[in-house]
Amino acid sequence: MKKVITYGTFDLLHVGHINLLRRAKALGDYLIVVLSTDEFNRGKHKEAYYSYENRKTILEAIRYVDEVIPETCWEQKISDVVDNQVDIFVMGNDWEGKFDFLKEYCEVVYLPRTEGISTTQIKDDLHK
Ligand code: C2G
Repeated sequence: MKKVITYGTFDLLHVGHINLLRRAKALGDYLIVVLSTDEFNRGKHKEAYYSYENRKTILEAIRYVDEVIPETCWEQKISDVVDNQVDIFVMGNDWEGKFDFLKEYCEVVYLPRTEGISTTQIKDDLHK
């Protein structure tokens, strides 16, 4: 069984997230999403609209997602990959190159982002 892993906040879920998750799952048989906790987001200077529990519930309802676990720090990626026997690490290419240190543990794939949509864009548009 080929296991895939990806990371993110996935707030205000939109088609950019779904495109990423669909393509990530297509690379293997089992997709683990490591979801940023509210505490970790504060460290990313991100304030998610939905709580971790709500974002987790939403992600678990997506057909491409097999498992959701918490992201509490930047340093957990190697142990996540090793402990879960992950074969492929996937992120949008806004992170291009940032996680190449994982290449000694698994395949690293950066996928093109979906243009024209982001959680920040949605928030800005709603404030107009
Ligand atoms: N994404 C995308 N296209 C968009 C928006 C997002 O492909 N239009 C991708 C991002 O590249 C990322 C994933 O969807 O791979 C989740 O995006 P965010 O929730 O914004 O994740 P981020 O805040 O980048 O957190 O440790 C890594 C961090 O947790 C990543």
